[in-house]
Amino acid sequence: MRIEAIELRRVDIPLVTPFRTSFGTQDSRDCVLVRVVTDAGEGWGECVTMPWPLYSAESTDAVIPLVRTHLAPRLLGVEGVGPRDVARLLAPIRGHRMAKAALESAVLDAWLRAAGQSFATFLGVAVDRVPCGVSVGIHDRTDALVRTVGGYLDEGYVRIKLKIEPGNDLAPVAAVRESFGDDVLLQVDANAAYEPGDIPLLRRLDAHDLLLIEQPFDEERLLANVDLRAAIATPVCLDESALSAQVVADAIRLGAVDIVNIKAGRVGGYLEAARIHDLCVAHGVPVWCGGMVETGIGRAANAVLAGMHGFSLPGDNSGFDRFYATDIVADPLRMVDGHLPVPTTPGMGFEVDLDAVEAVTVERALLEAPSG
Ligand code: SMG
Ligand code: MG
Repeated sequence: MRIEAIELRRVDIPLVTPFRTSFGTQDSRDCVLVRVVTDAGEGWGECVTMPWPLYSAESTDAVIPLVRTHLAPRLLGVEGVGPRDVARLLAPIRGHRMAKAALESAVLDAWLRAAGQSFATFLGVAVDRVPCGVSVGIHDRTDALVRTVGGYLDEGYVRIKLKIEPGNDLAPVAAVRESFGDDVLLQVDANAAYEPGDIPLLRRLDAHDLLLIEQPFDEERLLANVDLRAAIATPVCLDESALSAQVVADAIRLGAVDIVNIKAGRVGGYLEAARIHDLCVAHGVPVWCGGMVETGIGRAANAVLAGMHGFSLPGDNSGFDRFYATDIVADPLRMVDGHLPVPTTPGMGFEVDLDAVEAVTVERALLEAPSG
């Protein structure tokens, strides 16, 4: 394919309730959508940055200038570009995996649509639905948290993930475990809020029979996870640190990880995400599909990724209504019996609702291939 144009749209979509993590509170989804126009048709992708560089170094403000100046010129007008070429063409630019992932996703969407192929077929997904876990933000009051969790369990979510931070950890986890019993699949996510000196505290989480603790330490502190694993029984899962197949391979060799949260956006795209899946399967490391509060674009693609055979734990694959009142895709994914259907339409599994996109667009840039 030849990429003729890349349209970037910054959108701002209100969330149904504010979402608080150890690094901040979000009350709308402020991110950039990508539309690629090729000689074989169009495709859409979503960039999973947060508005502030607090989850990781990337942030929404930086996406449009970065793509305009450094990424788009490496793709626009190049002949014979397929989805597998995008990462190679963008590789000289270091980092910025979320921006790269959005571009690769849009190209993959265009390419699959042109081929009449679903993403599920492309990835070899054999299941028609995936289990839904839900990520629950930090609450000021434990009774309110217990009510929120109870609501999600009533809706049918099969796994609960509690966001934690120092001072909001042992007590809320204990309250949720006591309120809903030992059968509830329960895990926690620290978003890098702890220090190695907190290992004795984290060890006390063992009392609550958690599936895993996600990303206790700073992204770069792989060895602290080796020490934590030696101290606790709860499996240690990496999110922010698991930046690429190479980092995951190194973490496995170091003994720094029990379980990996795979997010296509964080690792540079769905193709790298699939490589991490394959690597982890080969090493017997369980994986699950993470979420970044995606709109219907990323949510559909994540439901496909989560259907790969090695995804043995429920992911942060929630129905669109977990975060949104309405979506920017037609027929957004809804949870049925605690599961999301795996989309099977050509492309990445969604149809963008252009009017809905238009209504939430706050900034737009059209980048075109040089003519001739
Ligand atoms: O999409 O369900 C979702 C959100 C899942 O908790 C979630 N994501 O660290 O795993 C994580 C966070 C990152 C985004 S927090 C604003
Ligand atoms: Mg996480």
